[in-house]
Amino acid sequence: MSLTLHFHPLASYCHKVLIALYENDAPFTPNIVDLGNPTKRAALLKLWPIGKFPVLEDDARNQTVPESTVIIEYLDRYYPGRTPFIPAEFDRAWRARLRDRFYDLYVHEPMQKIVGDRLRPPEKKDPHGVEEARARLRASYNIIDHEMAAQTWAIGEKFSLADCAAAPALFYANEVMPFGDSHKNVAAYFNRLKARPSYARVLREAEPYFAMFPKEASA
Ligand SMILES: N[C@@H](CCC(=O)N[C@@H](CS)C(=O)NCC(=O)O)C(=O)O
Repeated sequence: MSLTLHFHPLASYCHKVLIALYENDAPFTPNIVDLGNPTKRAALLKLWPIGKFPVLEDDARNQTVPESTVIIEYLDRYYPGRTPFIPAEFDRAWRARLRDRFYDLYVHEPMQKIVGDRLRPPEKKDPHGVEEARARLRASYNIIDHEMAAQTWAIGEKFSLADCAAAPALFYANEVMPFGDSHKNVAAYFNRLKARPSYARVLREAEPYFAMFPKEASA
């Protein structure tokens, strides 16, 4: 088996790549990286000095590929299957890439800001940054709610890279700022994502780790 994925089952950007691997039943060796383990952390840093996961290693092509979006593009090109992630037609391809950027930068990133703040010591909290992140999430929910009134997946009727990005971003965003009744189309889209077998499997495998997710401190 030539592919190894270095990841953690709780990590949202790792979910994004796992969805792509499971969509096409791509065979790979999973390597769970516990960043609290100095040896495991050092091994990840050796592969990708930025120290973030997921990272894909491909022995057959002698390549190390970091960054979830790039990993999915790589899988799409070299390990294609029944679900293409980047549409062949350019006008749909740029829309898939744009929506991927949208979910990473305007849903995933503010969600990470809110979660990250929960992990800070009391004297290092950033309430202003968290308020900005909440405002960004609210604006993104409004955009998604409008879009999803008329389509099944992020760029239309076919699943793509953008849906791989959307699923984990929305999962954790809903944990920190629930969609609520005002964003019913976002909730319906997220339910479709959860029913997708690839993502249902990711969530099932993450289940034993969810207790590690930082809860909001009670006032
Ligand atoms: N832009 C990166 C983001 C990856 C990322 O933020 N990974 C998180 C887990 S979801 C991580 O490695 N966190 C550990 C750390 O920052 O030390 C991607 O798309 O892969």
